[in-house]
Amino acid sequence: MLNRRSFLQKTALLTALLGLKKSLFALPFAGSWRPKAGSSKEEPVVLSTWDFGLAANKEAWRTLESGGSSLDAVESGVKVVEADPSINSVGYGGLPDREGKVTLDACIMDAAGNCGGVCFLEEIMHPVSVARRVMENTPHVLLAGEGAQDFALSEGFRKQNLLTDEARKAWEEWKKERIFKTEINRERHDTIGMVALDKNGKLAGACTTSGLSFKLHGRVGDSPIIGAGLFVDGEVGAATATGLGEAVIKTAGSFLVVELMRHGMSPQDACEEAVKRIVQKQDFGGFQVCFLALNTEGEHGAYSIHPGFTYTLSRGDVHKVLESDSYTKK
Ligand code: SD4
Repeated sequence: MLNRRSFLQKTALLTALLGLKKSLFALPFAGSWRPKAGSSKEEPVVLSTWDFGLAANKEAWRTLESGGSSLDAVESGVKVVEADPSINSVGYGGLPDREGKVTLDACIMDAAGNCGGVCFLEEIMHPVSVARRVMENTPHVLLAGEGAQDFALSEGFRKQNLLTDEARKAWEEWKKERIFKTEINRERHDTIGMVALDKNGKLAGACTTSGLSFKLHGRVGDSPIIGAGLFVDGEVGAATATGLGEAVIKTAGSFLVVELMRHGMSPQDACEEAVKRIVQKQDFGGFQVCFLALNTEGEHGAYSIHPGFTYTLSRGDVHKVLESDSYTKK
């Protein structure tokens, strides 16, 4: 016979099991993210987009070796590409918009979730450093256009002409036909996005670009937008994107990659899932999107829609340019 005591025990057990089942079904993925135990010293990792990331990673590595944080490292790293006039998709030497203006987008984010960005910024060589000042010296996250430039000047940055002769000639050539088309991947060069993990286990990221060449004046892509071109969650991981910004913004791409890692995916699986979300909803034949991701364990992932996405990985003093797998394969 069921006495009152055993009835209560059985009811309590059943309630607990039902509750457990409900909470398991509430989880979006079977393996959910768990905070890391302890605070062991980490092996630093630097990960950046494209092969021009090699020089950038080496500079970031020097910063880490001289005691800098991951935030210092990503800023110093991407500045190398911003200042290189031979790279026509970032900073100085970037191809202009339809009006012949070089307009720059950049952002930066640390492990605590602090972040800053600038967009549609003209005549300032290092937008990533202005983005860092926005983060550290203002109560805001994103400054645009003239206001961003005024702020940069007030912080001691100087105005410089960023339109090189080569970029001006390319614009004059373009003006003859004025055809606007997004190209899958211009000369294999694009935005530089960089994420890094320092020896204290702290993540940071930065992203900087001159955006689409010959874009409409005023166009802003994904690169200065937190959650689109870059996202860092110090407890989980960091991600950055390169390629057609409009496609990345539509899926909050970098946030999506980090959130998928939070729910238990590896960095590689998270990048692949984020690319799948784009190809399921958008007509991806004519554009490229690529993601990079790094988690707090130092594991990385890389994936793109089309072949040809190179990225640079630095770990244990070795700097390697690799090519990601892609949705459409070779
Ligand atoms: C952007 N993702 O502004 C950046 C860079 C780019 O083709 O234009 N890539 O969309």
